[in-house]
Amino acid sequence: MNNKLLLLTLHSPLLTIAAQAQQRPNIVYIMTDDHTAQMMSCYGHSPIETPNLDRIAQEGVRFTRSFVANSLSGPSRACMITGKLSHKNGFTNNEHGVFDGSQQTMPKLLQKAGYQTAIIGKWHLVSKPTGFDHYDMLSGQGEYYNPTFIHDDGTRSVEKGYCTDVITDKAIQWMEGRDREKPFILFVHHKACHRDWLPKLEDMRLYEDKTFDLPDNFWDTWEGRTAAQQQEMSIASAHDMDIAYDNKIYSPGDKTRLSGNYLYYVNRLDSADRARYFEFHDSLTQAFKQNPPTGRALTEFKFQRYMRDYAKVTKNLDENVGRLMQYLRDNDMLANTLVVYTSDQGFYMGEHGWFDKRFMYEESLNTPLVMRLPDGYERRGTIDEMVQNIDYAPTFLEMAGAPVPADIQGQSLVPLLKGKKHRGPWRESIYYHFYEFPAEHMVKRHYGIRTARYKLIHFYRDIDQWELYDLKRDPTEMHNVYGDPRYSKVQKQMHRKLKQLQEKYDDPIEAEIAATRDAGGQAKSPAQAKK
Ligand code: SGN
Ligand code: CA
Repeated sequence: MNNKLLLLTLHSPLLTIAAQAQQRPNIVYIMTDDHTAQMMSCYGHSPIETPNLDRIAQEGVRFTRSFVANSLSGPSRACMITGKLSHKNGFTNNEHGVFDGSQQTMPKLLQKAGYQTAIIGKWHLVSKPTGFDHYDMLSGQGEYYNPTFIHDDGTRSVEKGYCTDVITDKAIQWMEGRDREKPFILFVHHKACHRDWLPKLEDMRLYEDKTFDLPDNFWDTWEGRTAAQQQEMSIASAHDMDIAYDNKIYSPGDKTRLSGNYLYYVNRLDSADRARYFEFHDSLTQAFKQNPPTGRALTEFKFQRYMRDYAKVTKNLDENVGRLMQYLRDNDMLANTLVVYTSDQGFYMGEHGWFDKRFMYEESLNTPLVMRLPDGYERRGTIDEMVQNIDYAPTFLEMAGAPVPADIQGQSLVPLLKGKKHRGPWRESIYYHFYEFPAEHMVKRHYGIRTARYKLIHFYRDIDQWELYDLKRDPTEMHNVYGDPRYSKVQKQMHRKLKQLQEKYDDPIEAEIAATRDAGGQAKSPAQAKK
């Protein structure tokens, strides 16, 4: 563009808007629930193929060190839309959290910068979404079959179909009807692959012949890790992983086993589909009853059922992501759209004997992150720098040409996406803090720091235990080396770095813990601690 034309463009509001609409990329942000990198083939070692998710990575970038700040749905979502850690955005846990929707959020800032903003699917922040021109959300955790949606006009309706299909349909429909003069950000938030992993009926028989390998540390007995010993997310435990609710093995007609949530979710099917559902699951139950496994064999049986159901739900998710990508391709939108695929956290697929998340251990601290980049962002392949979900807000704002407010704690990933390789300094550690205790799965409160090689964790509240891992020597975190004289130097350094991070991010937790101790460092009685 010559200078005269540039001047003309800058002075003509109409031209400016049209030019900006083309220049500023659209953002399609796809986030699943509990989808973990171990079940995504581009991360290697996945027992199932996810070709559509992999294609995003092949055509774009794949982050190998992508972490959450608090491994739980609501808190993770709050970090993502504010760019701030839980103690700053105020949403620390699912059980008691209500998101303060009056605070600054990335969708609001993008809206102010001229973006259309829409969210479809799981919201899970309890208060009404703010900063969106359009929302169509699941109620709470949402339902797999014929899910209820809460629309932005305040009405609700049951939408016929399988949740992941319906959310994808709605996302495409919204893009079809959007204002084409403006750039947009669309948040597509799936329920898949959340518990209790109810598959689309057409996919019920998938993976039934497949035997999944047990992770090497499946029979972990959690020595040296007190918090791990006291969790309630073990596949072996009849209480934690319920064979009726989670594994769908029940006595047909037995109302006590087939009750509560499970019945509520399955009963959403219409009667013909329900009959199809039970035809298949009755046969599994009958086979189980003919030769019921016990002891370790029962645990392995539960593991296989868990893996199969999770795989079925994930396969359908992958296909739906493919469908959404095809829409962008068919409509020539890819050159000007950033596509992000991630999850609200990782998940255990039998590692340490577990399902669920919450812990700062690798499987649930990690979250998949792949992106297909718009024109002008040359980076391709893997990115090994440490990134966190508080980084998305500043990234999207910078890409949209909007200012990044100083109180945002994440850092923009744009330097990693521009150019063939990133040169120069990057963050050397990330901070984590989990609060939801006592609660379902009973994972104790903890915070910690992870560097490229080490991880230091402090479990607190009803316990005071430190854990230190050498991720190079012990990538599956089986050996807590805290207090091991061979690591005393590392331990000291990690404590120092943790303190620095807590100061940088202004997390008041150390002072709060200190207030619960007396001068001698002993825990005060609850009554004393309150004073
Ligand atoms: C539900 C699940 C839990 C899960 C939480 C949080 N139980 O309560 O297993 O940890 O959600 O998940 S269930 O019986 O309702 O399936 S989160 O991803 O939303 O944080
Ligand atoms: Ca989740």
